[in-house]
Amino acid sequence: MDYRLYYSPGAASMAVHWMLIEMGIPFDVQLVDIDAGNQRNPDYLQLNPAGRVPTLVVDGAPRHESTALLMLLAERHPEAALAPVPGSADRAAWLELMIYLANTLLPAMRDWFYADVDGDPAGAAGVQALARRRIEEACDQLDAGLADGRDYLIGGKLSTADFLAVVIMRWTRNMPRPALGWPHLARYIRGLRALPSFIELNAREGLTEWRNQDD
Ligand SMILES: N[C@@H](CCC(=O)N[C@@H](CS)C(=O)NCC(=O)O)C(=O)O
Repeated sequence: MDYRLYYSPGAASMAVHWMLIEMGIPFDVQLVDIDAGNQRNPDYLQLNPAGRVPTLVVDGAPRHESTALLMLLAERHPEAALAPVPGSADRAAWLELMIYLANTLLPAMRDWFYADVDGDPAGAAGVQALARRRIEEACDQLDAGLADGRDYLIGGKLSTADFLAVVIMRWTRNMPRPALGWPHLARYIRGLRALPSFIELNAREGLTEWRNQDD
């Protein structure tokens, strides 16, 4: 199996990058500097016509959407056991959470960061206000789910949901209410950030913010 991840440090690609590192399988990476606008280079648009990261080239075919990529990798690498298998007790909760993160939280994050680019700048403040409400509601919901002291979101073990949730939580760090302000979420995040794969991920992406030693 052959993988090449097109990524930008700290972007949605980070969840996929984390999973690839955690699985310990061979893969290549290619930096797409979105601050420099390189996601709109013609060569990259051939791979990803929307001009977004991530793209994961899987056995020569470019594939998109971070959530779908996490689910695809879990399916292609059952030995890594990073998703409950079909028919198992935790499968429904996993599907529900993956879709919730993709369908509710990721679009709200997009709106928070890109309101003035994706839409009319004159309406950006209103879009951001609604996005912030949705993001904080999601933090409430995740925090409530973690109140029983669990270390992982689903099934008592690390799964794709944790990669995605923690990377999204990282994006709240400069928002008015960062995720670390929710008590159960904070304990959970610190546990996940202690994983060797997360530490390695930050090193490989050159990220020096939002690590356990930083707060
Ligand atoms: N739903 C997509 C969202 C991808 C996305 O919006 N990526 C951002 C970075 S986190 C991006 O490519 N931004 C550059 C741009 O839109 O120009 C996914 O989850 O993969």
